[in-house]
Amino acid sequence: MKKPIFPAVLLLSVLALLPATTLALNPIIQTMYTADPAPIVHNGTLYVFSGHDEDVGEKGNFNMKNWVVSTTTDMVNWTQHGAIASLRDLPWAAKEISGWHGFDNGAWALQVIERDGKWYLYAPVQGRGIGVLVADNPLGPYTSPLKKPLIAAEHDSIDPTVYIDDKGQAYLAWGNPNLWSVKLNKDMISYDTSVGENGLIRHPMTIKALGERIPADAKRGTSYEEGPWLYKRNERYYLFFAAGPLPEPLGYSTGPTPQGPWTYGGPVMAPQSAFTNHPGVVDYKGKTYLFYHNAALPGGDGFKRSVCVDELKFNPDGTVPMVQPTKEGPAPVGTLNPYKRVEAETIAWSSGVKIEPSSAGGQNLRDIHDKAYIQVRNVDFGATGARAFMASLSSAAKAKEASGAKIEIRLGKLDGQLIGTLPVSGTGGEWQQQLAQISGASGVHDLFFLFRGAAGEELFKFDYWQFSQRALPADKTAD
Ligand code: FUB
Repeated sequence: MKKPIFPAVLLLSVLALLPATTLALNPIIQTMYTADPAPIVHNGTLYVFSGHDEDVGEKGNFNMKNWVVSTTTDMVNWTQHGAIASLRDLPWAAKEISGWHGFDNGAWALQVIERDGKWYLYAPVQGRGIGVLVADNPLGPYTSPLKKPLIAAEHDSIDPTVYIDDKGQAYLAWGNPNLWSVKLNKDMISYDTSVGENGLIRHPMTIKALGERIPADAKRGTSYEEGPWLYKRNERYYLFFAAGPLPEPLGYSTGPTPQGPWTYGGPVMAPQSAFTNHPGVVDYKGKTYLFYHNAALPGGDGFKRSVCVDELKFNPDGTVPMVQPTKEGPAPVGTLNPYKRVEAETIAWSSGVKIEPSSAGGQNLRDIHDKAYIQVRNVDFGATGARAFMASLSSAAKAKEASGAKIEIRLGKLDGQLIGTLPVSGTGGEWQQQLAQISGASGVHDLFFLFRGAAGEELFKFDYWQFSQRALPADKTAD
């Protein structure tokens, strides 16, 4: 895309300024800026890989160093797994190229796919080509099987989308301003070079295939801009894409194969608050979802974007009606069981918290200050209800001494029914399970953890939590 000049926007602790009673659940991640969503379903879990716009960086430019992933099983609560790969995993990307940014920037739009138990992550490094990383697990670690880009820089090489058809043939498509594709070999890290230009197919950029650009642009003959996404439904292939001119609407074309020939179908989403957008379409639990990004989080702009999701419906003839973005996001497709360990970074909405890799493994919440909170949706306490609560916390205060901080546990809304309070004890920086009595929690509710303590202080870190239907023994009651 062409780079517009945007005014600098300050990002401080603006997430904490969100209205306390908000129920808006788009964008789906509030602890960081995310962009270029790439959803995939595996073993009943929906993974959304994405880029990550840094809070702080060069003004008027993308600042992207790594790729992150979040998962859900209910479409409303997202478990954040943090960064799963970074530019440093692509050794060839470390090469300085005149006119481009150093090797610590340029982690643009990726897509990840699973084949025969291995995970393949395709990602461009701005100006340096498209690379591939491989892992045994969706959360990594990812390593580079190649010492060079899979697709060299000179082929408009950004924004890869990958698709494996019913016969096991894999395809990779990408490009800005042109649309290209290759047939990947079974190893997923090389491609069939017997066709096209040494294996590369340059797709015809015609108005019939990719829509008319209005107003016309001498350099770009069609509405196609970037961000292709391959998807199949009822024997028809769909190519969703970010269209132009900027700010980008989303559009789509259809065709009989993953390499077309494409026929333009129309627009799918009007331009949003960021000057880019990027589609990711996936079927999950009987519905189809469109992931996209905007600039809706506080402090957001074209370089501080946020991934959102809404349901995408099809007309009976397979054409795609416009998707209206919502603040509420899709309806839940499951409930959350509070009687099993739940990671604190499993969140429907949050205000004023961040995540970090935990010394106990996985991620934990950090930056918890007075009045910060997290909301978890559709929590099923059952008919019997909860009697006790446990949270794994780490507080810098001296072990066993009161830290002065507490967690208020409430139902329905931030100032809703108080079902328990956990006064946080110091742990001397270690992780420790702390307990609270609970009363009045039965049935299905949204759950709020409201963090209270001295103003301006980082109160504690929060790793995971779990409710119990058994009451605490008398000597363990904390409140
Ligand atoms: O995120 C960086 C670039 O912006 C992506 O590669 C494009 O798709 C656009 O979203």
